[in-house]
Amino acid sequence: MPTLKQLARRPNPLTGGHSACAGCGFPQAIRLVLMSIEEPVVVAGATGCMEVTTTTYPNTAWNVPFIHNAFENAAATISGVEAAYKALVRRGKINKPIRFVAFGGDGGTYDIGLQALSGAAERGHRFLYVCYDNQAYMNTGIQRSGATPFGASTTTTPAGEVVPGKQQRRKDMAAIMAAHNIPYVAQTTIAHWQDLTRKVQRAMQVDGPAYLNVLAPCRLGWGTDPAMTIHLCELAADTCAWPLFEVDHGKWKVTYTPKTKLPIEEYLKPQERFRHVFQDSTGGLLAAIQKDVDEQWQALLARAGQT
Ligand SMILES: Cc1ncc(C[n+]2csc(CCOP(=O)(O)OP(=O)(O)O)c2C)c(N)n1
Ligand code: SF4
Repeated sequence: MPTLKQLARRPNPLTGGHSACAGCGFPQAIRLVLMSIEEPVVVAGATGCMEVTTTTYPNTAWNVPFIHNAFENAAATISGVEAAYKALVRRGKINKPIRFVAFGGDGGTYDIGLQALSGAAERGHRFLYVCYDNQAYMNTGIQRSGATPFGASTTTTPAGEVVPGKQQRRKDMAAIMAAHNIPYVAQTTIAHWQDLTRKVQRAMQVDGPAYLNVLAPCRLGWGTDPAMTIHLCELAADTCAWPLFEVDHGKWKVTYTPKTKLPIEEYLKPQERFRHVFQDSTGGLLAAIQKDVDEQWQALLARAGQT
């Protein structure tokens, strides 16, 4: 595995000067993922904050080949590129390894791009799909997505007298991908760079589709201090709200267990999208969120045989 120094010396795949907000999580996700791959890469990206802020025509922040496609079909696009590459290798026109990566936000992955991703996974293309998960449709104004956690306030699930934030659980996207029986599925955050780097390298070794869920906070949609982005990811893992794990050829494994599992309020308190949770004098909502997190953590430990 590369050291931090070695990583820092690798060419930067995404320049500064893009227009993502200060403290946005996805630029770090892109940099860490692509700097972990030694071969040349071709990237496809779904519509969303990532694409809008890094490809403002006639400029681009990408230092690697980047294909923008429609919101819903990053996985279809990259599987077409991978198929063309294989055909050219067969004809002897390319003789070097090239890797294929697709990035999408959670809206473009959990919801609108799910069919394209499912099809590409089922066809067995050799590519890595990375969801930079900021837990809502941020680019169009913070609407709830299938990735928005229970209790979070968004513009379509505004906490108020009618509902106390989103009433459904986050979709278990990693389990959905694992159910496709692809060689590798994992979940990590931008704060756990060693874990992320190792998982991307493992994804490059396997001969088939790989999927990575990366927690990438949105300072606007979460209502957080831009300086807290990385610490929020640590709190997400330490409270088990966002567990780190992998599914390698069907075998589930938790890759980070907090020394002390922190109460969920430590993660929620710095976030405006959960402000109403602390205005509820009964404490019922906080208890419900804690219960939900605990149940999902136990279910993950059971899947991994680590109870
Ligand atoms: C088929 C389709 N539906 C809706 C849109 C409008 N749209 C553009 S970006 C976006 C939100 C993207 O959300 P997400 O994928 O979570 O990425 P984020 O902006 O949060 O980074 C939407 C709804 C679109 N471009 N295409
Ligand atoms: S709105 Fe959120 S996801 Fe979009 S650039 Fe700003 S911090 Fe990043």
